[in-house]
Amino acid sequence: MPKISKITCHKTLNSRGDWTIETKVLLSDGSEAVYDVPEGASKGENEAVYIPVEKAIDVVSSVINEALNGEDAYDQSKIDHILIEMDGTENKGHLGGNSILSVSLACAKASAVSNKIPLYKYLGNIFGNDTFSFPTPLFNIINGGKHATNNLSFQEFMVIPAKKYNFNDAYEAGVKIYHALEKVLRKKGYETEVGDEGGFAPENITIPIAFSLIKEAILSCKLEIGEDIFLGNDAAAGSFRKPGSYFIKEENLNLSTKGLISYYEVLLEKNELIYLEDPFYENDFEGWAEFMKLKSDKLLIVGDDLVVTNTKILKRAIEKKLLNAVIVKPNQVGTLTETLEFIKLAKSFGLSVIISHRSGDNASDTFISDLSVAVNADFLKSGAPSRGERVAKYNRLYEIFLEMK
Ligand code: 2PG
Ligand code: MG
Repeated sequence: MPKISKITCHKTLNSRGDWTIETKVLLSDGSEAVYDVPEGASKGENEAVYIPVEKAIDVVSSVINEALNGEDAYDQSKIDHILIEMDGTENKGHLGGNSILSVSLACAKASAVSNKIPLYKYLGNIFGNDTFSFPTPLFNIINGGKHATNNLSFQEFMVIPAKKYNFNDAYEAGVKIYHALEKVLRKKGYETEVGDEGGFAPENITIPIAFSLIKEAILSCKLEIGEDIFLGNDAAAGSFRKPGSYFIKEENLNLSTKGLISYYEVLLEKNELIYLEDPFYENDFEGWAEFMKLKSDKLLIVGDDLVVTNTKILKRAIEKKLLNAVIVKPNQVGTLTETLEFIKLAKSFGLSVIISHRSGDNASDTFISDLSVAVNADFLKSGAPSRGERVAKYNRLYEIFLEMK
């Protein structure tokens, strides 16, 4: 078995122009791989800590490099547990979630190279899966919240191709709708600048208007809403939460939890929404539980900031019946082993699994695409079909699709 022979780390820029780290793991058989750590803008309170870049570079290239030298690179669980124990905190605050993740994932990538198999197969082996299926892409085509400078409170307006499409046709549909939306926006005199995730970020629109613009775009592609294409949204409610209420500034609405539920009910009546992420902020359990009682039979109620890819927190959310689907972001927890455990737990309770990018991401890395195939995730969320770091993930999925055909 090849051993880890050297781990190096340097800074690199992410898609938002912020510094992050790139870690390289070199194995004794000459195989090597790098991983660039992404970073979110709307983070959950319990995410693994992102320590400053200079400190992370030092931690990876000194302490972690020394500790893992000579370890069996194929023993992912052992490597991750060494890192977890060395850190010794609940939130990876000592060595940093970013430092730890970069080593954990670069090690898995290098081991796949060493095994001469595609990454998704290597990850599938670790996960105990060798019959792969494809995730449905979630295309975020209008950006708001913390991902844009417009006044839209909800963060991500998504189009979701129907399950009947294979990945090629789903990809084509997403691209067509994206371009059609640009035309609709231009025709109506809106700006067509894009936000952090490549979706358009027009000024002076409201949430209902955003949905109607998207529907117009879908119809102009001769696609049927509710049959060919569905709608989804990441409200990221933590970002418009004020003490004691939710403030939808563009409509000057200051809503209680009950008020926000009614607001969603109207949106659901008028739009073919099948997916709603973080509809309440992460400590508003009452809102989540009530909403699940009302809507879980027709809607994916997706926890992101609520559960932060953390098994302990997910267990509590399951007990309280707060959600029926989960977002998975490896950098929220910090190691591959913990990420896979989280996915296993979610699946064992029948929750839908969505593998997700971060708003500050990297064009050079497509780990999440392989991960989504490896674990038979239901969805992959990687923003709009535009901007290098977003399409890199969809293009990698397409590559795997062609390989498996
Ligand atoms: C989200 C993510 C990704 P961020 O909230 O789901 O779309 O955003 O990376 O800013 O947390
Ligand atoms: Mg989210």
